Amino acid sequence: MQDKILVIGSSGQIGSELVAELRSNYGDSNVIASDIVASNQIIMDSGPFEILDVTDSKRLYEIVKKHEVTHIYLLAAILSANAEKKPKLSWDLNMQSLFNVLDLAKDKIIKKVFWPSSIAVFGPNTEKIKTQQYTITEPNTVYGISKLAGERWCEYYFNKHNVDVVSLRYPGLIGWKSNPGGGTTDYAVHIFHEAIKNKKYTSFLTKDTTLPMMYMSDAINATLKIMQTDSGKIKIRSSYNIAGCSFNPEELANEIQSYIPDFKISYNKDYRQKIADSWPDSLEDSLAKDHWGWQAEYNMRKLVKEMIENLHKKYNC
Ligand code: NAD
Ligand code: AKB
Repeated sequence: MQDKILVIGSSGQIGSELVAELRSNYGDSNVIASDIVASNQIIMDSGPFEILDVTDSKRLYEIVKKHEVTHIYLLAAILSANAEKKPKLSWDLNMQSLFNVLDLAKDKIIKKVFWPSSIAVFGPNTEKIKTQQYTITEPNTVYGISKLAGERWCEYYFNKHNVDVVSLRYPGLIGWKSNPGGGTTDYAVHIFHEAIKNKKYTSFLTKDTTLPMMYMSDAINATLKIMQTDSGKIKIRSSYNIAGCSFNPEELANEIQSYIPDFKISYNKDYRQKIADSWPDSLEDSLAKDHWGWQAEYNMRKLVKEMIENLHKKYNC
């Protein structure tokens, strides 16, 4: 029987790119997009779409039954910066959504689940450089606490209920097709739009704030690859470290200046600085490489080139 995929959170930064890639791999009609708000026109026009509040388990069940869904990619969440403003709402959404989906797999209504974790599971007591897979995880943000709890629940559902759930600790993701929503790494996307439109950008992180980052196509490839890997090869059922590249705002601005020489960056840190300061500089990801053949393709230089070229075309410069 043909696998049927439901993407929850299809209007977001990752969802809008993941749906397009899944539809080109599995066929438009086999990938159902869903979100609490409408998705972009390409997604709405290219295949099925359902309005869904994922905290509503009854509506989720109805959609799963209606489309005979076998696989769910759960992307709905409130990200780090917004979560600090609405802690209770964020905790409720980030956890309830996961339980609703894991329970469908526990009850054998669906076969497989993808759920993303984040570098936010680490905290100020974790080593900063080449942060290990197994290390101190003492997050001090609402978002990080929800991601760490989610990881523990994924592993629990696998061990206790044989639920086939896989997860990645995404770094900050950078893409040109969609805008980020309420994260701390968002500066590294906004900077490109402002550089091209206005030739200046004020960073809300200091110039030396190094964070793990990844080009969106690497993240999409990793997601598809771990979902397609034979279940027996997946040895970690909490979440895998995956690394792309690491840089700070000053290094990124310097690289952008090699394409836009009169681009100027200034700095005015805000509450997001504290969140960024609690996260690693770089990640160690050898277990993902060994277990299921993960390999990033984009370093900072290659990522900047792609971003600038594509955004130039998008803005018709
Ligand atoms: P996003 O904020 O861009 O998208 C989230 C989507 O979820 C939005 O379209 C929103 O409308 C939807 N949503 C919110 N509440 C909902 C509800 N009740 N029911 C259904 N949909 C709802 O986020 P993103 O950047 O696409 O991230 C997707 C996932 O990846 C999240 O779990 C996030 O924590 C994780 N992640 C993202 C990054 C990154 O850099 N973007 C890094 C690490 C982890
Ligand atoms: C955020 O900044 O909240 C996200 C993440 C790293 O999880 N981009």
